[in-house]
Amino acid sequence: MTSSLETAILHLCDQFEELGGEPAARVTSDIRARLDRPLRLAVVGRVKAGKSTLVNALVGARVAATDEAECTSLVTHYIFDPPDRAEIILTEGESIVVNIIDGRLPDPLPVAIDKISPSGSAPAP
Ligand SMILES: Nc1nc2c(ncn2[C@@H]2O[C@H](COP(=O)(O)OP(=O)(O)O)[C@@H](O)[C@H]2O)c(=O)[nH]1
Ligand SMILES: [Mg+2]
Repeated sequence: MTSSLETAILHLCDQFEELGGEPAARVTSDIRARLDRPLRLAVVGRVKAGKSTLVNALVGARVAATDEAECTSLVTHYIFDPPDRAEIILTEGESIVVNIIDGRLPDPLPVAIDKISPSGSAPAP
C-alpha cells in the first residue's frame, strides 16, 4: 500500500527527473528503491536518556534492556524477522547466534565484550 507521503515523494522524484535529466535520475532511483525497503529508525542519545525504553515501547516488547544505571554499551540493531534470535557480531567479523530468553539476551554473554564489534557491523573487507 502506498501512503500519501510515499506518493508525494514519488511525485517529487518525477519532477526532479524532469528538471535534472539523467544525473537527477541516478539520485531518484536510489530514493525509489529505499521506499520499498522496511523503515529504518536510529535511536541515539546520551546514556540513560530513555533510548531502550523508547525502542521497547515502539516494538511493544522488552527487546532492549533498561536500567537506572548504564546497561547498553553496544550499538544494537533490531530487525523484525521471526523467529526471535540474536546475533553477536565480533570485531573480526564472525557472528554468533544466541538464544533470546523472555526477550532478553543471555547474561553473561557467551563472549567477552571487548571481542564484540562496537558498531554492530562487520569490518569492511
Ligand atoms: N521518568 C522517566 N523515566 C524514564 C523515561 N524513559 C525511560 N526512563 C527511565 O530512565 C532509565 C534509563 O532508561 P533506558 O531506556 O535504559 O535509557 P538508555 O540508556 O538511553 O537506553 C530507566 O530507569 C527508565 O525506566 C521517561 O520518559 N520518564
Ligand atoms: Mg539502553
